[in-house]
Amino acid sequence: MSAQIERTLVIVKPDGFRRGLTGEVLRRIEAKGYTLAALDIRTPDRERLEQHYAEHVGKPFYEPLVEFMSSGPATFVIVEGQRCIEGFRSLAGATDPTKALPGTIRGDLGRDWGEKVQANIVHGSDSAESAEREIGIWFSRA
Ligand code: IDP
Ligand code: MG
Repeated sequence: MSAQIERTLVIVKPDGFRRGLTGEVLRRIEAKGYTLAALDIRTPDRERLEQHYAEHVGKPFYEPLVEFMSSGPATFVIVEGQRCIEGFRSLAGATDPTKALPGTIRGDLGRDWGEKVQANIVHGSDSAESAEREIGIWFSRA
């Protein structure tokens, strides 16, 4: 792996999975030129969600977030590519799908479904440190 190639953790969240948008999200990642390095479909368990979302403990949306994320299958993806951490965040768009710009995953495909939590289709790591930490949580053998 060249020094410039990064890895990021993408999750197609349960709302995206239920709506059949997994393929559309993967299509956009591949069309951008990033590589899919690992894929796993599973219902996230509470224990690992608590590790994954540790930074949000105590916020009003924390409990609804963990409940929503454990509500059904999600697709976990390790994505590789040059500057893919920042690049996937650009593809995903702003956290609030109503504010996310058209052209982004959340802007094109998302809406404010949840009352207490933004069901915004995708997760993407926000830094190299987060990416390695999150990949370690969900892909312990990757
Ligand atoms: P991000 O996914 O864009 O990085 P974070 O601030 O890390 O956003 O929040 C994690 C997730 O928690 C979001 O993707 C969204 O599902 C939910 N969330 C964040 N902020 C809010 C909020 O103010 N209200 C409801 N849900 C939120
Ligand atoms: Mg985040």
